[in-house]
Amino acid sequence: MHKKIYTFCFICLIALFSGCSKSNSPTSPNGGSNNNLSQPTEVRITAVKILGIPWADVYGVGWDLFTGPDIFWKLRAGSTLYLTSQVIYDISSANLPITWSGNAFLLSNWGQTYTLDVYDFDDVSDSDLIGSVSFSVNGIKSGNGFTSLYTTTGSPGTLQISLQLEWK
Ligand SMILES: [Ca+2]
Repeated sequence: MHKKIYTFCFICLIALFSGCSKSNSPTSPNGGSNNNLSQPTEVRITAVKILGIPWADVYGVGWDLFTGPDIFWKLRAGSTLYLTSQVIYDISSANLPITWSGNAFLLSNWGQTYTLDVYDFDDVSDSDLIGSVSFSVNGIKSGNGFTSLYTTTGSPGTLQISLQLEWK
């Protein structure tokens, strides 16, 4: 009599475990991949906007002698140069903000630190570096989510730049 009960329980346990393993296997892989598909996987800079610049260098001297600075920017990662903007000549505070758009730039490495250097163009000497901002896609994402407008201050702190971002 006892033997029959033990055997019955043993069969019940086997049925239980095989039932569990069957119901678990199909759901978990699908659930994970579906969640990832709804997140953007690409981001492009569609416009660069300069909101503020320092109007003098570290010595307190203006960038150009008789006119406002002639500003342009370069986008790089380390020593690799990706983009150089057009120069906008003789700007004053009344001209800000200044927006460059048209060249969508794919930020392909989300862990990479990108640097945007802002210069005063000089044709008789080397252009002067006005200031820089650095950013990474992961840094933007963790602080701002998938924002379409990322605004940051640079070095020096009077340099203020917005990036218009397109996530896909
Ligand atoms: Ca100049």
